[in-house]
Amino acid sequence: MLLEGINGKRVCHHKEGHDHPHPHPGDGPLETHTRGARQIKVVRRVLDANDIMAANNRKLFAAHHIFVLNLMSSPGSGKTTTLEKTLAHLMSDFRCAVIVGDICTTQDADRLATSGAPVVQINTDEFGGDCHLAAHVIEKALGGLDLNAIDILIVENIGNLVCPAEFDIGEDKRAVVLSVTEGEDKPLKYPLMFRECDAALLNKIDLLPYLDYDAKLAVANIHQIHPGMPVFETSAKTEAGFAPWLEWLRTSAREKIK
Ligand SMILES: Nc1nc2c(ncn2[C@@H]2O[C@H](COP(=O)(O)OP(=O)(O)O)[C@@H](O)[C@H]2O)c(=O)[nH]1
Ligand SMILES: [Mg+2]
Repeated sequence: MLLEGINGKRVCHHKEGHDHPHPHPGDGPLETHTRGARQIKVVRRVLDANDIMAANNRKLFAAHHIFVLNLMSSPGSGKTTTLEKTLAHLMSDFRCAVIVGDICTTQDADRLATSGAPVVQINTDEFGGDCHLAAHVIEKALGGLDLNAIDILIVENIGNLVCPAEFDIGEDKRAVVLSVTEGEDKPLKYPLMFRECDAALLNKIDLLPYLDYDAKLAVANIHQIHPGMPVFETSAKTEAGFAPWLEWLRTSAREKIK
């Protein structure tokens, strides 16, 4: 199922990285970066409205005993590949479904549908390409799923290391994928994402022999931002390191749906 052009909120008030509301393409009257009190008020209302919708979603998920994972990362770090492999393991034990957000195309939905799980693709291009999935967008997408037939719902958020971390969608857990080709410094540069998540995957470790990459430093940087957060060193290509990741996911899901 494809939901196109859901008119989500196109104004993010970045807690970090910017000290002002950050309009996005197509915002019309809010196109300029102004610090006006009125604009900040509008943005506050947007985030408050999102929190209300997220709480509604959370109630709905609880009523149906659905565990929800919000999977986030920069574009290309391996969310879809990780999900393809993860679903292949989970489908025998859990009834899984996926909501996948992209600005354009249904390519990820097509890839994920081969798992046999129901998949809803959200495209946000018509309205300037929202950079995150907001709670009301998830609520709309749920209309395409049978909530009585789902144990685990995984949301692949839009590729972006900033905005998605600011929008609660009613999920139980959040995980971030950081690939080894992105640099060890990204947790320090984009701290909100790493602070807000419950687990991190350090993906593409199969490439380590070819890179000057210090995986220990990357993990230390993640822990500097979020002490004690589980970090799974994985390769979605070879499935190296997948067992502890799958165990974390299974345990988290069972806590919710028992
Ligand atoms: N070598 C390697 N490539 C990977 C791995 N995970 C993903 N990729 C590749 O990275 C690219 C982006 O992956 P994709 O899953 O689409 O990333 P997404 O944009 O985060 O969903 C694709 O070409 C994948 O085949 C991995 O663990 N190792
Ligand atoms: Mg993807």
